[in-house]
Amino acid sequence: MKEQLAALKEEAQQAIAACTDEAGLYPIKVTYLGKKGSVTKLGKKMGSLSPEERKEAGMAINEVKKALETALAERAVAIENERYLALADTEWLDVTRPGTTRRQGHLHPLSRIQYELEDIFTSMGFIVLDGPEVETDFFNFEALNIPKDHPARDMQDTFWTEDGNLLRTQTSPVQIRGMKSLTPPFRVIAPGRVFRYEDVDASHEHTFHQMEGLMVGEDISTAHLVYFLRVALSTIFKQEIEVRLRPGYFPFVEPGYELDFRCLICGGEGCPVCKHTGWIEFLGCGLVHPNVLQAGGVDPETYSGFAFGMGLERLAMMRYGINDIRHFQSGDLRFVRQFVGGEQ
Ligand code: FA5
Repeated sequence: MKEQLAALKEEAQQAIAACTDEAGLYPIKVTYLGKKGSVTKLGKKMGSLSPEERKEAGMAINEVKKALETALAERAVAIENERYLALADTEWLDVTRPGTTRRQGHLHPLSRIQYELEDIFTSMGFIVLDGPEVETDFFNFEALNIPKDHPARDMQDTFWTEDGNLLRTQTSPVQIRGMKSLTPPFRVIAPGRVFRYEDVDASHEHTFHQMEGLMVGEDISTAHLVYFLRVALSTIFKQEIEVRLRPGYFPFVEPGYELDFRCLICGGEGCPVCKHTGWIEFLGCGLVHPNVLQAGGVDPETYSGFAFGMGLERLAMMRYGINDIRHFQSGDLRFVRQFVGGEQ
């Protein structure tokens, strides 16, 4: 029996060593160690042996069983390792290779300027209002002191819808909407897209962006207007900015002004950018006309206010040194990608 056991052990070990895939190990296990396996069968023959011999044979058989089970388990691990080593030859990863860079999205320069202005003005107590791009004649003109036959309508020709509404020509209608929904005193800004039937050139677009400002309260004067605009401009351009007012005509303010700031290119000496005047024309503004306060439901006897409307494209052009307004909406990614990353 001893010889038989040794022969079976030898035979099984050879079979295990020769096996090259995991699935092949199971039949070997069944052949030798299964219920009807040859080693198991040998154990069943022990009945004919003396108790002394049976004990000895039992121990020998258990040893062989254990040895074969260990050999099977070790072979399974070895086969798995061989498989991984073979895979490593064909499928491998160089973790030191540079990765694939993904281009990150970023803000359009106009959005940047808009958000910056929103931050500046909200830090000074203004709230941000929105208004519809398709407006009524009332909000865009009538309530702003521009009746139907007023010549000022010609300054802002626009696109009309068939039902008598229009694409707003300015953000000023939000002044009226703000006054109707808020109780004085209040400070609001209203950035947004506006439209004009305009000959497009390097500084004129048919679709552009403005930001309206409106402050209503008791004894609001031109001094307040100048203060807030000077602070906003100095923050945007990160340097002290000198401003000046010139008379300007807008039917919805009285007095009305054009606000200029000292040219940043030449420092006021005169250059092509400021058309040799030393000043950059920046925005229209003034003290809100009593008729407009009334149209917005605000009592002009008690309250006064200032308003301004700035062009965001023109401001962004100055800030980033952009020489043609048409770049903003050209869809040319080479333009937009120049504004990736932080401050410039
Ligand atoms: C207005 O639109 C007035 N609503 C501004 C205002 C508000 C005055 C409140 C008084 C009180 P104006 O038409 O000048 O004004 O336009 C204001 C700014 O928008 C201009 O200074 C300019 O920066 C910009 N702008 C005007 N037309 C164009 C255009 N076609 N393309 C690009 N920017 C323009």
